[in-house]
Amino acid sequence: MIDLHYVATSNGLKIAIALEEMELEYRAVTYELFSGDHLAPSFKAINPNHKLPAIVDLDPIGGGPPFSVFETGAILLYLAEKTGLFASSDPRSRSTITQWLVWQVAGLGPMLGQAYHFVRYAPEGQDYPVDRYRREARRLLHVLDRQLRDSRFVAGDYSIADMACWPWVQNIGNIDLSFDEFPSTRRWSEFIGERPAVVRALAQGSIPGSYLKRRMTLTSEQWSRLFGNDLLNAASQYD
Ligand SMILES: N[C@@H](CCC(=O)N[C@@H](CS)C(=O)NCC(=O)O)C(=O)O
Repeated sequence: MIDLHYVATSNGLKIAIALEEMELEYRAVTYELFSGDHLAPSFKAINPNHKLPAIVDLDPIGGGPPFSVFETGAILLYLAEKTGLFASSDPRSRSTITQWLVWQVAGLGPMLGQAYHFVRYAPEGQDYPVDRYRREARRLLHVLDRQLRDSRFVAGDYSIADMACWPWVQNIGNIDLSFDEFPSTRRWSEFIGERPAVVRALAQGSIPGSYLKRRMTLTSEQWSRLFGNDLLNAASQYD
């Protein structure tokens, strides 16, 4: 049994999809970011970074007491190791998968995340950061689209690299980008979206509507929990 601490945002869905694809038994523990659930001191023991998702494996690799894993790239690698699935045992293929996984967690995710932030949350009229992150997101999406032009999946066979990338390309409309510009990504996205495990992951928790508005208006308390001093304080208060 695995406890999945999450909210069904793009990062959360990566892990829900992996758990469904790997047919692992899990229990979803859902959080509400706007209420600051992820800032609770008790969550620090599971994820010292106070971000979602994280897992607690009650029956970990190698035995022993329950084991917590945070950071989606690390969680996907852990689950692939646990099951022997979706990360290949061939060293070259495994490295290719790892490269695209790291590309997603270090590049596509953060750049799209910043683009979403400045388009949706920041005060309006800030052209420089909007242009900068939207252009970089667009560049990275072309890198993905070029890769998918000659390949059915992101890194050889269907893998944890696809599971990492897929949820992040679902909301590009929020930054006024369209699959019309990325036709191979559209084909891949539709194909993956029909996988039964992906349908199951989405059915059990699709992204809450409150997270999807084109322009977000937060109360000062909500803003502080997501981007401000509440988030800083959770990290700066050592126990
Ligand atoms: N690099 C982290 C990113 C996790 C992340 O940013 N999660 C968001 C939800 S998608 C979060 O917890 N946001 C809460 C906050 O920043 O206050 C990962 O890949 O796990």
